[in-house]
Parts: sequence; C-alpha cells; structure tokens
Amino acid sequence: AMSEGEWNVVLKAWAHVESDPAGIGQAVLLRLFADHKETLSSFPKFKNLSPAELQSSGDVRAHGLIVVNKLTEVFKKKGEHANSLKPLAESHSKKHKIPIQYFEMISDVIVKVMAEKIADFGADGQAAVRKALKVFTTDIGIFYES
Ligand code: MNH
Repeated sequence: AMSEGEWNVVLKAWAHVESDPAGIGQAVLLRLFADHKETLSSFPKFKNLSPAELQSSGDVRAHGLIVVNKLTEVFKKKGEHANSLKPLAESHSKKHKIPIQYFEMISDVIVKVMAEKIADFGADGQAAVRKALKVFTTDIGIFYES
C-alpha cells in the first residue's frame, strides 16, 4: 500500500498531466501503439488506421483524454478506489477483452511519457507514480479474477 506522503508526491507530478490531459493522453496511446503493436488490435476504432492516421486522429486524442481523466479520478482517491476500478475492470475484462499485461505496458509508457514531458519529474516522483500504477493494475487484476 501507499502512504499519504507517496500519494501526495503522485498528485503533485500528476498536476502536470492535468494541465494538458488530452495532449499527454494522446502521446501515451500513440507510444503504446508504437512500442507494443499488439495492443492496437484491442481497439476496434483504431486497429485499421495507419500510423499516420493514428497520429492525426481526433478520436485517439479523445480516448487519451478519457484514459487520463479516469486516472486522475482514481489517483485522487489515494487508494480508496475500488468503486472506480470495479466497473473499469469489468468492461476491460469482459467487454474489451484486454489482457491484464496490457495494463503493465501502458503503465510503463505513462511513466516514460511523463519523464519526457515534465521538467521536474525526478526519481522520487517517478518511483511514486510507478508504484501508484502498480497498485492500480494489481487492484484491477483482482477484479478481473472475481
Ligand atoms: Mn481503456 C475504454 C480507461 C487501459 C482498451 N478505457 C475505456 C474507458 C475508460 C478507460 C474510462 C471508457 C469506459 C469503459 O469502457 O470502461 N483504460 C482506461 C485506463 C487505463 C486503460 C484508466 C489504464 C491506465 N484500455 C487500457 C488498455 C487497453 C484499453 C491497456 C488496451 C490495450 N479501453 C480500451 C478499449 C476501450 C476502452 C478497447 C473501448 C474504446 C471504444 O471503443 O470507445
């Protein structure tokens, strides 16, 4: 579990993401599709787009915003997030059929993109965000199995 202090470090770094949620969300999805091509097949809306079409797609940007906004909601709960994660786990396991490993991949990508976009995202900030995303993924995984 995460301490109050660790959550506060996460929220401080995440405030940079909240200042450009669509831009960062878009960058995260584009990086996910570039670095882990298999993840693209999970998106009926995107799987037939070329790399150039993905880059300029307003739909990709809109979905990036949805992803970031959900993480913002979850992180602000500082671990008391079961009510947010249960429906998310249910849709991703049963409807979208997303392997839980893909959540580990997007977590790595989120930290990478944040490190590139945020000037003062130091080792402690990175470690806290990495840990928060691990808690998030682990707790989703629990609902996947139940
Ligand atoms: Mn995901 C839809 C949040 C990771 C594939 N995702 C949604 C929705 C939210 C969301 C919110 C809309 C409501 C719903 O369907 O439940 N998703 C997230 C978050 C993460 C995430 C916060 C992790 C961070 N999602 C992933 C990963 C994949 C994925 C990883 C696949 C590689 N998500 C989807 C697909 C949809 C979706 C597919 C449905 C998109 C659509 O057709 O509109």
